[in-house]
Amino acid sequence: HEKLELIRMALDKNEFILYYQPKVNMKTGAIIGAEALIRWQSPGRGLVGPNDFLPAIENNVLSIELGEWVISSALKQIKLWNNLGLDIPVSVNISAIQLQSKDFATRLAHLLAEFPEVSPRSLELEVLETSEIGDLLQVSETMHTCIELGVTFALDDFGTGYSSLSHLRRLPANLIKIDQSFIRDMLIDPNDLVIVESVVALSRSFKRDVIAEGVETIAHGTALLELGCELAQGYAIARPMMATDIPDWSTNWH
Ligand code: G
Ligand code: G
Ligand code: NA
Repeated sequence: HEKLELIRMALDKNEFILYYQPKVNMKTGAIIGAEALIRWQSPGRGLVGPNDFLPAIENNVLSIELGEWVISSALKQIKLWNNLGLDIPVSVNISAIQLQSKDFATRLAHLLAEFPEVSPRSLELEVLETSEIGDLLQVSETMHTCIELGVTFALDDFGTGYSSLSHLRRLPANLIKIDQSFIRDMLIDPNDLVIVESVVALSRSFKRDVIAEGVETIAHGTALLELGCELAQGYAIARPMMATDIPDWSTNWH
């Protein structure tokens, strides 16, 4: 309860901030987007990561409010970058709970309407499998409604969730994000390499794009390219950074 109150106050005082981590095509060198990652700039505790405050609000309406703040801030950021002549799609994380909340698509439509100059194509929603998706049919319908608004979806942390394969089959996400736990050891653990290979093949069969997360070394990048996985995100490319650092980074990184 105390923590809920703290987070409520932080939201009211505008203490949350989005960092952005670039996602690139390793083959072409293009920056294909940036993932928005929330942090709390706490006057007392410094920069606090999402794992230290999101779990506390997971089942509270506050998570819905904060989720809307994230989408709205991301749209504002896309607009700012557009004004600088940069077209950088932004992906935001949404929990399965958020996606299953009442009127999600309607509220998304309202947020998009507040930024008429921003193309909904520039917004991607990464669905986190942190909780079980109860009704796949209902979620799939919600996603289709959002897709009609112009946004796209990614399946986040793919392979670690409760039912990744049914999600791949039943949910209209056009991007699969291979979980970083499989990438981390793929060069030393043959089992992880087989999983990465299989997810790449699976994505191709289902005609979805695939991106590797947690790419920490050049060797990982090279191996992924050999497997046919061109899209990547990770410390080897860039750490999450402040929005103001993205324009310079995107023109100078390669
Ligand atoms: O940025 P960092 O490594 O600390 O993120 C840790 C976890 O928090 C990641 O799994 C990420 O998906 C999640 N996360 C980051 N930002 C958001 C957000 O805005 N909303 C939600 N629901 N999860 C987020
Ligand atoms: O679960 P999700 O995919 O949203 O996770 C994103 C989180 O992973 C962020 O907190 C980000 O800071 C972290 N992250 C991004 N790139 C790397 C990486 O190369 N290595 C590690 N260990 N963490 C990463
Ligand atoms: Na994510």
